[in-house]
Amino acid sequence: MSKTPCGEPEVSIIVPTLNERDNIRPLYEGLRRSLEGAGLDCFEIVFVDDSSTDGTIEEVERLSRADPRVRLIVRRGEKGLSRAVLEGLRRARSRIAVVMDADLQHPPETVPLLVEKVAGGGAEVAVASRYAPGGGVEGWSVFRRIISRGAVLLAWLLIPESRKTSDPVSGFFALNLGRVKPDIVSGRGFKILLEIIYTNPYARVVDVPFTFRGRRRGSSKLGPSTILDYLLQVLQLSSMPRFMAVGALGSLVNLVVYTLAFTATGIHLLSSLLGFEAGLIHNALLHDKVTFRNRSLWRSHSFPRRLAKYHATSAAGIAIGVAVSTLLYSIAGLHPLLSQALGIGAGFIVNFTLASRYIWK
Ligand SMILES: Nc1nc2c(ncn2[C@@H]2O[C@H](COP(=O)(O)OP(=O)(O)O)[C@@H](O)[C@H]2O)c(=O)[nH]1
Ligand SMILES: [Mg+2]
Repeated sequence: MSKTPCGEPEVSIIVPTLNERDNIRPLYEGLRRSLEGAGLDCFEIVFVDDSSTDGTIEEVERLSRADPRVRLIVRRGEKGLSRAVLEGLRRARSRIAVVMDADLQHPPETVPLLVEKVAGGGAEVAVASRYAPGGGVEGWSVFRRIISRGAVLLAWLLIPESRKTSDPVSGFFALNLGRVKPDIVSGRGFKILLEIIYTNPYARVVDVPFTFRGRRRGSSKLGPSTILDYLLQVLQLSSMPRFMAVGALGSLVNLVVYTLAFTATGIHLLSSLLGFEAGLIHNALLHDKVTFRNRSLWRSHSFPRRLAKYHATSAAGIAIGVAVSTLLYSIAGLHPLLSQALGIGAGFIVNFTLASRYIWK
């Protein structure tokens, strides 16, 4: 049964494919049933294929001749799941997009639920989650479950934005493209949802539980190297290593300025303060550029305003740091540079505790 083409589709389903010939038709049938059943007749299914060699392309072309709601994008000479999905999202004709696998591990029946969440305006991202109450996985070994859970925990630990969903590594999700700008910043990885949540830190995210099914046809493209790739992706997205590096460099700036000032004036309290102030300005500049590069709202404030905020949030740490440094030098009689270094350590602990309690929450 062929359908009349719609004007603008109400939803674009983006399906990355690599050698999935036998899954194409069952997926299409499933999606059609599910979407039409929900009153979503005007959809498009955009297959983004990376030059499959098993007849997937021909199969999609056949479908697309019979139903103009089916589109095919073939990427030549390029491979990579995240970039394929990104390409599909860029070419989507609807504002509402759903990304899902071709292999029916992502059940088509869940698609209308995802669409409803983002089309209703209550959220910009709806994640089909294996780990939300009511969700699950079918037929996984204990080993696979542990790996998957570990991946989620690692993301939660290192990328605070990912804590908005119970399944940040899901490959099944819906987006409101009017509000969310999909982007890849790590340049790697299979987990594009993680990158989307990271690059849109102000997006509202909701979960929809689903059961991840076993694969019945074709084979998985993801092997052991995926794990390493994932680790590198998370490390590249995480602000923690960058936060630490900037902090270490800031401490060095602090010590250098302190030494110069102390040599020139011989006044410890003044030199200590100058050291901390220089470290703060250094950190503010670098955190803006390096650590919080995805926080566009923060960066839309003027620099003086951001600097004032940095002062406000670091005031306690600086006060303690200068006090510790001064006490160690003038009362305990420690070496001036060592006093300042220990002061920096004390200030860091105070700031870190406050920050993890109030800012990163
Ligand atoms: N376009 C494109 N699709 C891919 C690529 N790698 C995997 N896929 C598709 O992405 C989806 C998920 O891959 P799959 O092998 O099922 O991963 P698994 O579910 O983690 O085992 C499937 O629809 C694959 O056909 C790729 O490099 N390019
Ligand atoms: Mg799969």
